[in-house]
Amino acid sequence: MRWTILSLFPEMFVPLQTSILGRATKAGKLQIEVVNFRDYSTDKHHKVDDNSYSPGAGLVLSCQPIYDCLQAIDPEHKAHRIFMTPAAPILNQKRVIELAQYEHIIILCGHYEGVDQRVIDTCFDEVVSIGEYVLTGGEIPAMVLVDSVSRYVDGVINKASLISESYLDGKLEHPQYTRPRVWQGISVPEVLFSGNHAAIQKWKDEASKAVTEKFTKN
Ligand code: 6GU
Repeated sequence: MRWTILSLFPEMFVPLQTSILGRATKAGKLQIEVVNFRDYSTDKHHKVDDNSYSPGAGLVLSCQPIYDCLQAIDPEHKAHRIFMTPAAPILNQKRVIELAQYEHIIILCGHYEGVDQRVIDTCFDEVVSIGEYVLTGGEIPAMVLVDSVSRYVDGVINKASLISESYLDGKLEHPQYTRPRVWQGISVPEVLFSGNHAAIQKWKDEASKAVTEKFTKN
């Protein structure tokens, strides 16, 4: 799968080169490019923003650099294009799995007060937020999107990890334990040593249900 991230701060994306995503990139399973759309500004000072037409609202990213950057990268609009903004539907695991079907996703990271709505409406397919709080820019949200979706690309992680995990069918995962059997006087649940697969499964189901009820709204 190919990702192209449009950002004014390309130096922020080092995390995507490490650990599992770094390994998957070296193995050819992922391709992640970061493009600074300031390079496409036709302004003599490479300006990418201007005052908002809403009084007092600060700076807004202009259409021109973003549009020209998209024309250079994806002239026929073949990629799925996502704008990261808190004013959008919140990402969930169902949408994450669906997005893994695209061959190429372009992500625009917003900054300042926003982006001129005309380039969003005419050039982008989807808007995505990562939660009910405001961040300084779309870079960290873009990394959240790349990480969560790339896990579902073939060969990125072990398939078994995707089967029993939190949020599939709306349930959160049960707790995990490793050695030692007793740590600071606290024992691992006895049933996990029973060798009784049915009893262990029953414990996992009940523990998962308890975590879900404790942390899920409604
Ligand atoms: Cl996508 N961007 C920003 N700036 N803040 C956010 C967000 C996105 N999602 C949640 N908060």
